[in-house]
Amino acid sequence: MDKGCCPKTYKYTKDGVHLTTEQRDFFEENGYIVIPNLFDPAFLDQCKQRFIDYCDQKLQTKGVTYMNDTYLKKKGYTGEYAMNRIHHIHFDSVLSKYVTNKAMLDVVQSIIGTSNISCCHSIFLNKPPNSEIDSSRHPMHQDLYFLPYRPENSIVATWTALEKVTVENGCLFLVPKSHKLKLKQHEYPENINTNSFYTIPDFKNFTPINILMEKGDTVFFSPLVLHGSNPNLSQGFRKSMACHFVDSNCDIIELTDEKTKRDQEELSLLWGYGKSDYQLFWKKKTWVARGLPGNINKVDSKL
Ligand SMILES: O=C(O)CCC(=O)C(=O)O
Repeated sequence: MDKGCCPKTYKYTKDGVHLTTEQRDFFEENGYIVIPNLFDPAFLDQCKQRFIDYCDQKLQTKGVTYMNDTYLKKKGYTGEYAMNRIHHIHFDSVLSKYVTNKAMLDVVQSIIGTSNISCCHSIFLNKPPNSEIDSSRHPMHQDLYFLPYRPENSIVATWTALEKVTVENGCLFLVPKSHKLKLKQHEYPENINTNSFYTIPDFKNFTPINILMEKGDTVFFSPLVLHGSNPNLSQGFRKSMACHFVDSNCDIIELTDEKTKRDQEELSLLWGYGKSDYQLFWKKKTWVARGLPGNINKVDSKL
């Protein structure tokens, strides 16, 4: 007897409204997908200029926080030549348009499966030239290690190239299919000069691929995907913007690593979010990107 065809079951994406079946199948299988040409180049240039204005201290916004490349800073470099990243760009009136971009949120919605979407972390990433390898590279890690949200498939990361990214200027690398792994143990790498960059002890057992991208291309990936980035060995900059999106009604969990909790509580003070336990810190900096607020937004995130 013909039992008919079984419907496909999907675990890592929730609907195919904004992803083709091929794109959805690719994400299910590999844990990431690159969508080309998602952003208007003129908007990305405006964002680059905004970033430079922050680096040159022409702009200041409450909640937007800085992290220098320690090596370049010590060498006397300034401005965009010394800045590694600025965090929480969703509080800036121009850069927040990255986080609310319709085309990007449509894909996020197809992956996490809700139109109630919050941005829990957003970054402008800069790899200046002249850095040393151990402060310019980002070792292999899983973002879920830092994020107190569950279940893991209610989270997705985005990373958008602001210029052509190559192996030479420090593209992302990632391990396809690693979204099927569990969260791994992380530790401070011995030879990395950037505070807060963790890695996994057995990274040598995994073979990453380089994600080469054109300006405006965006990669979406699961928070369990093993990834990092190569050092910038070119004479130019490598700039990108990234965000973590979560279902506004997902759970906030107790992190198990005491050091990570302490680090996040220290950052809350350092970055002007006040004395908070790490869960409150996340609530304070989380921002509704689409739809209605949920249980993770119970504290008003507007500083
Ligand atoms: O853009 C990069 O250099 C890597 C970013 C990254 O992996 C992260 O912030 O988790």
